[in-house]
Amino acid sequence: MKTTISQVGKYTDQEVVIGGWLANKRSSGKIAFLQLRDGTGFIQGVVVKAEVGEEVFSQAKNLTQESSLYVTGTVRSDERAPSGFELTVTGIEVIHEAVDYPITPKEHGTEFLMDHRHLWLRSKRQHAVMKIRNELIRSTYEFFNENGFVKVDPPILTGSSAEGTTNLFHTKYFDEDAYLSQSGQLYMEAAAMALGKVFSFGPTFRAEKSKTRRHLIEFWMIEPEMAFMDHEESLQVQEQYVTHMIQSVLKNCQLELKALGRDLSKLENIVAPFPRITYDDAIKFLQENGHEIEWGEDFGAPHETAIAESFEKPVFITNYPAEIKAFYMKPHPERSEVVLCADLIAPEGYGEIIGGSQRIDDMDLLKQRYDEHNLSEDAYKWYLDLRRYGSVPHSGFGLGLERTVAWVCGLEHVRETIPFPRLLNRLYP
Ligand code: NSS
Repeated sequence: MKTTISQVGKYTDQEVVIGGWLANKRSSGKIAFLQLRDGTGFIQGVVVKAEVGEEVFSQAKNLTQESSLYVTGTVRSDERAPSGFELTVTGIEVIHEAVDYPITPKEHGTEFLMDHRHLWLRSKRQHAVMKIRNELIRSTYEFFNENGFVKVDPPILTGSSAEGTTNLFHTKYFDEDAYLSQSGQLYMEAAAMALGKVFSFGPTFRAEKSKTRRHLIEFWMIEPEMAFMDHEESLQVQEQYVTHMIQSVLKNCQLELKALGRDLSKLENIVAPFPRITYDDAIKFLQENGHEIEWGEDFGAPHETAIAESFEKPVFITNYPAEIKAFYMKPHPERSEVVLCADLIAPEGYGEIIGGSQRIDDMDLLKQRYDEHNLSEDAYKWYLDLRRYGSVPHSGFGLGLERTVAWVCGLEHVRETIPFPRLLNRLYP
């Protein structure tokens, strides 16, 4: 019976055929252990010379790393195996022999691994990260579909910018100037006025000139936008959504979390509601704890980490000064110098994973912001129309997928969170 590693549990004590690759191998004179992988998982194949005979045994002993194979064997349940199963090998057919695979079981430097990202993805650790990334995406669709949201795809090529002009990725659009999308938000606001509750999931681009472990040039964002929802209601959606994602990973990715050595107790805690702290209180807290920061300044990574360390769950920092936030955020009704917004900071120093706000719904105020931010009315004319024809209170947010993957997997750097990272100075492979 032809099957996959993830399905072997259905065939205990039966003979199966698995198409896979040799990840690693150990052998003595009498027995060989083959670490096999097939994309769905990893399993150990045991080849016993006394059982398979000289020919198959010597074939097994001479297999090279990453050769592709059809392996025939009997499925054995084995409590010591991470997946609970082992394969007693009876036959091997080599499909293609790999020679001198560059990534060996020894340690390699980061640059070397990044140059070989197309092969590095095959490793157990990267496999686990990609499976968890996939579960975050799957549970995202599940959450928004179950909660009445419609998936809408905003454009990638745009003539406007949502998040300021400093890190815009410029390109030509025939004779016009265009930019790769920094955020689909403005278009999602239009979609919310047509469909009520919407979400997008797509690539976004920021020409970030700084080299940090949290910034990618190309990253993927989930952007929900909701008509008739105020800031507080949006925070509730955010904490429910993050809870759903984390609990889904805990439920469906046990093997992967184990392969990464993730501390599960830290993730089990992640259940709504999440704590909230105002920007004002966060500044006071930082000042009391020896940080040199004044009201009106934005937080850097060390500030975010210091604040997050006081909490076991993600924490919302609310009501930032309007000055340091985007033009579209609605001012606080009692204090116009701050806006109805929040950043969600992940625990354990993984930084900001969500930025969100209630949007300005008043046309005159929005026009005033265009002037203050030097935005051309031409490029944003259509966005004013949303306030001209049936304007409603509405809110939304953007969750950065790669930062979330880094947090859930416990990764030092976002470069491992996406199949082919685009970083400052890296476009290869
Ligand atoms: O700039 S954000 O804070 N907010 C927006 O873009 C809003 N227009 C979203 C919205 O309301 N619809 O970015 C949102 C998130 C942020 O919290 C990070 O998690 C992530 O996007 N982000 C990044 N991830 C990786 N690399 C880079 N450079 C990056 N920039 C933002």
